[in-house]
Amino acid sequence: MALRPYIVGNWKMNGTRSMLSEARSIDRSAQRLMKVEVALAPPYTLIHPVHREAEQIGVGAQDCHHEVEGAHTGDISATMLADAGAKFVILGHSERRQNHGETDELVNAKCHAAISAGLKLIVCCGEAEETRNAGNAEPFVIAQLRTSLPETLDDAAERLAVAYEPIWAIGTGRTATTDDIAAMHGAIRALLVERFGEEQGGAVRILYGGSVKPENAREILETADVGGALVGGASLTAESFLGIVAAGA
Ligand code: G2H
Repeated sequence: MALRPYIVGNWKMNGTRSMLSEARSIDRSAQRLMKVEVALAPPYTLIHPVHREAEQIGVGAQDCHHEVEGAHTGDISATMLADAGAKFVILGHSERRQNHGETDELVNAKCHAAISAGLKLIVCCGEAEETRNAGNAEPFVIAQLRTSLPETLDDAAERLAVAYEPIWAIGTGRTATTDDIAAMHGAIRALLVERFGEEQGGAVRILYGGSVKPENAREILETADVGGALVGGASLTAESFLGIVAAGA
């Protein structure tokens, strides 16, 4: 089972309604680039507006709460996201882990909430620079995923994607070497097969994230076991994001 490359724009805390025209352009062009599955994760406030514009692309969120409802001022549940038109949610992004103290256990609880709401998941992992320099990148990332990922998932290939984003490459203009990406994605693949079986775990898409741009996208997307990209800064304009999508087509 080989799924299409999955290119996901993570707008982070960027975007007001004036950016809907970018989403519209991305959606219209995605209709001509059907070899690639294209998605956008705008801020919460734009999920429903982008959903209403989108004919081709998937729309998702950048986080959700781990409970269905309750006294959690300012939080958003997975059920609410689905109600707004989201089809997937990014969980465990390093900016959530660093800025909001999210643990692997919490990310795991969020996975369960998202699955219950019928959302697909993009579960993020990635090491800090010191961890890589100490030679511990692989065991660190695999330990992160062992706890963060759901324990079972019958339709893992369709329902789950994993995004490997080395923290030192995020928004810095630096990217991991293709050898390092291939090695890490190979280790992640082994864990996915161990957990979800050869057929499902073997087909889960492993995205690379961290300063992906039109200039480096082709090389990254052609690397072994890279099933797509999670794109931050370069997803904010249709022109640069579509340059990355075209590289995957
Ligand atoms: C990594 C990535 C998107 P950027 O966070 O998730 O952002 O492409 O800006 O490094």
